[in-house]
Amino acid sequence: MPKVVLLLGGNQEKTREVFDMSIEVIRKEVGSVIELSGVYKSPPWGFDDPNWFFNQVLIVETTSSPFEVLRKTQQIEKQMGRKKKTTLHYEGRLIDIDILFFGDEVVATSDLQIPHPRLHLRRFTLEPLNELMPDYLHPVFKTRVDVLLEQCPDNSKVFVES
Ligand code: PH2
Ligand code: MG
Ligand code: MG
Repeated sequence: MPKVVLLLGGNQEKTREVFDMSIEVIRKEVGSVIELSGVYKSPPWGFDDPNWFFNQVLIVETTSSPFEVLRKTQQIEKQMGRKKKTTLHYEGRLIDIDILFFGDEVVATSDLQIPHPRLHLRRFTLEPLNELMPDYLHPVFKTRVDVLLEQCPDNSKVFVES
């Protein structure tokens, strides 16, 4: 069965609780969650905000297509109370669910890009990913996740919380 790799992110007071509720809904609607990284904490990447982010990576077995997973994860973000963006820039958020990989598939449309186009630039994504799948080969760069982490230009601090 295809495996989809998801990244949860959020930087509000309720985010940790909302991660747990989202994982329950992902189990029901997307598929079995077969691996879960720890929860990592890091400063906001790409914008200023006093609230640091929580991030967690999940590996989920699914019978849905990449676009169905996108639709379902966007629905879960809404259901969990994520507000629509008010500016064009990054902003703080309660819950963001991003698709990092979908098996070895490559999707390049305006609505959906897989692998996630910025995953190799972000230590907050690579650290939890490296915990679960260090030897996985990025299907476009053909580079292992542990090597992407070594080569990552982002020097922000990323701490494992739990
Ligand atoms: N998500 C962003 C922008 N910046 N920074 C951290 N630390 N964690 C995130 O999940 C994050 C971010 C856009 O989705
Ligand atoms: Mg995101
Ligand atoms: Mg997103």
